[in-house]
Amino acid sequence: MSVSAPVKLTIKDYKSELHNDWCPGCIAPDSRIITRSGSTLIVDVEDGDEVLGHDGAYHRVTEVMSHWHDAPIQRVTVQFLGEIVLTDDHLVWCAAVIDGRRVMDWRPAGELRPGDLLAYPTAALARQQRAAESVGAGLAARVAIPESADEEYVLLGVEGNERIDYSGFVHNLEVEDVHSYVTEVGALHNCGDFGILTGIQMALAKLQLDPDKVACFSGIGCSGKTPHYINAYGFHTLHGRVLPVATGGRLANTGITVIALGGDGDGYGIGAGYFVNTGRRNLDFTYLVHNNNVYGLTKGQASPTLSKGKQTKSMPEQAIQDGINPIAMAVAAGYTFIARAYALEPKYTADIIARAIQHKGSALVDVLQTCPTYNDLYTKEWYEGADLAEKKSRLYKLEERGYDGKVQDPTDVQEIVAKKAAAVARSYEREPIPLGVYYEAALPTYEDEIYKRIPAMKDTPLAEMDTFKRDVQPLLEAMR
Ligand SMILES: Cc1ncc(C[n+]2csc(CCOP(=O)(O)OP(=O)(O)O)c2C)c(N)n1
Ligand code: SF4
Ligand SMILES: [Mg+2]
Repeated sequence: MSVSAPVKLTIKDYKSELHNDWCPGCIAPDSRIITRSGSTLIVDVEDGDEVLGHDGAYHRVTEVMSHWHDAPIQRVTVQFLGEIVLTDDHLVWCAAVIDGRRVMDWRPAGELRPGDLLAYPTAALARQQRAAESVGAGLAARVAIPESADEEYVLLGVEGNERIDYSGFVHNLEVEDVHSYVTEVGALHNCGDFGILTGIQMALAKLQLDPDKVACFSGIGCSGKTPHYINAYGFHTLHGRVLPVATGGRLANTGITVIALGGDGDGYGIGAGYFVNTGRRNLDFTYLVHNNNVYGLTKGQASPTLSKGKQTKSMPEQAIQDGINPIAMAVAAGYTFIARAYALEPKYTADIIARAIQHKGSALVDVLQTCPTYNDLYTKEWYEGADLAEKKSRLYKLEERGYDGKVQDPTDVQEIVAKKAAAVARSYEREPIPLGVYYEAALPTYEDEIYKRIPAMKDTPLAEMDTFKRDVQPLLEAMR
């Protein structure tokens, strides 16, 4: 697409051809999804349709996916509802009653055992019951709402979970806000990485950046897959090495927008040295960290952002060392735009990413991300404060409380120090955690310094220079 393209670019223009397969959670094509208009085969659900989320409300589908699956799969049978065939990693909304208290959790289908309880939205059951009544009383009795139903959920027992051979297409949906959808047999969830992907695509559309003028670099991790799904240049690099490669990309072609991204393990653990040194350079680029407190791809070990004393479901014991504070680290390293977003709020995340891209200098956006597979501590429900005596979000937006982290006079060292101190102070706030821009300062970039030494680079990026026809003789003479 050329810069002068007459059409307005939309989020669709930034989607790649590849199917989106984070957490290979997918279901068989004959599964029916509860939609606003009734129930629809998953193969017939389209972008923009409204489907029921596990919260009992309707939400818009933002992406439909399918791919060929040639491996064993689970057939789960649920009391009253029947069967569903799904991949073993697909997360199902479950409930357990512990000490008389109901505890809700997303659990991989492969781990379900007979007697486990699924939490099924009452709204979905009521809809099925109405549908059944229209075709005969016998079926209506089969899906009658049991007495254990409360306002939101009915708890239904798992009757069987078989592993069966499978060779065929499987399907999945990405759903706005909740990242979940309800089938006729269970409520299923997708990963928070989708929210960040959508946030990036929305930001690119907001800024109307041509896909051929954007390059996304990633490290290794679940998050590392992101560039594959974005219609732009992409480079999936090595674990922890995304920043040096992105730096090279930006310096080689100063005519493109560079977005680097990766996990919290990738950036704050193995890549921590690069994280510090990239900040002090103030190169003009954006770095997005998918902060899910775990090493998602390698099955959920504690990442550097998990605090002392915390224990997620795949840890045998509590963490005995403290977590790092990425915002404070970024302040110390010299990033000139430092912000935090939340993956399950893609519109807000998109606004923050757009501001980070527009900022001239190194921008860090730490995106709090749920990992429903391995992080059972910082879940969507935890961020919403659903467990508090009075439900109250554990997040707040800095700008809504009058905070302004922008340095007005970048030549005033005292103002810089004061704004950095304020950002660090906010970064230690817990419950609620601040989202938004912590710190912003317009300072000379690395490119500004390079242009002073090589003025030609200002007008012509290195990638566009004819490096083969350069006369190096004077250089050789100078070195004699
Ligand atoms: C040099 C090297 N060390 C270790 C690994 C194994 N490894 C792959 S991904 C990963 C951690 C991923 O966690 P994170 O960066 O937080 O990304 P997430 O999967 O959570 O998005 C590790 C340790 C590797 N690929 N390369
Ligand atoms: S971050 Fe967690 S939920 Fe997302 S793909 Fe990785 S393991 Fe699955
Ligand atoms: Mg991680």
